[in-house]
Amino acid sequence: MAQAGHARLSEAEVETYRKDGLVVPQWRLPESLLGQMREALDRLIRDNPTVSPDAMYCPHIMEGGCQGLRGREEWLEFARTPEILDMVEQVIGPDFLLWGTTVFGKPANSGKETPWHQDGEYWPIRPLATCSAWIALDESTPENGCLRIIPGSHRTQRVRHHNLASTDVYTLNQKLEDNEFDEAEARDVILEPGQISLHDVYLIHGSMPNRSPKRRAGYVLRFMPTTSHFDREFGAELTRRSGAVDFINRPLWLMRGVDRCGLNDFKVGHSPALALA
Ligand SMILES: O=C(O)CCC(=O)C(=O)O
Repeated sequence: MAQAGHARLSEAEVETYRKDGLVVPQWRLPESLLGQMREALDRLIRDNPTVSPDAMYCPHIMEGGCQGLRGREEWLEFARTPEILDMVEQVIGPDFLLWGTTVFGKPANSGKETPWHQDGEYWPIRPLATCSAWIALDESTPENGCLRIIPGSHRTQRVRHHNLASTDVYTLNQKLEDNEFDEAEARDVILEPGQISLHDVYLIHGSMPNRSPKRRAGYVLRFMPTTSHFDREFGAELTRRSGAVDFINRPLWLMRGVDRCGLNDFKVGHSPALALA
């Protein structure tokens, strides 16, 4: 049993992350924290009636985030959950920052498909590196559109060819070309509420629409090692090229250690009007 406030992936779990590109740790959120997150989600949806709950970007930024979403401090606090940081540290090292969060709130009956993709295709991080911690706020099953992955697809560390996709149909506007992977190899990531998964930036993944009567909400945290640079100039180019979310004013939070590459800017986006210091 892990000590309260600490968690460790077993050696076998670290090995699964390296081999498959995703691991579901034994550790799960305490009931009280899960309850707080679910209440925060109700507030987020209430505060943002014009934003689709399918993909709500950066609820941890108070105002001025992508989509003009009105966020709350509590989402940043959730991202600081020490046990999650401990496990992230085990897979990406002792120096890392939080650069993004998203709620994929996939509503009952109408939740959108997330196309097959690699996250790295539309992220301005060089060299490309990120560990995503996906927290199940509801149960996540094949019926309500759980995450699906192609195990081991991260190992070539190659960003494959994507095409533009319509956000009328999908949660994202980047869709992996069909001949870049074999869907027959797909595996479902089935989670109970409060379980989490950790996945690598090169992993091919997606999720089906939600045609069930049960919501499938997940809160995902994006952590990158500070040996990499969150390059805002490149981010501006990505935004121009693909209409992807705006990375120019995105605040960064150092979560552990120091800025190893010395290039990451921790001031941008932290003006009191825009974000929490
Ligand atoms: O929750 C989903 O359906 C998609 C999540 C995803 O693509 C991600 O976390 O990178």
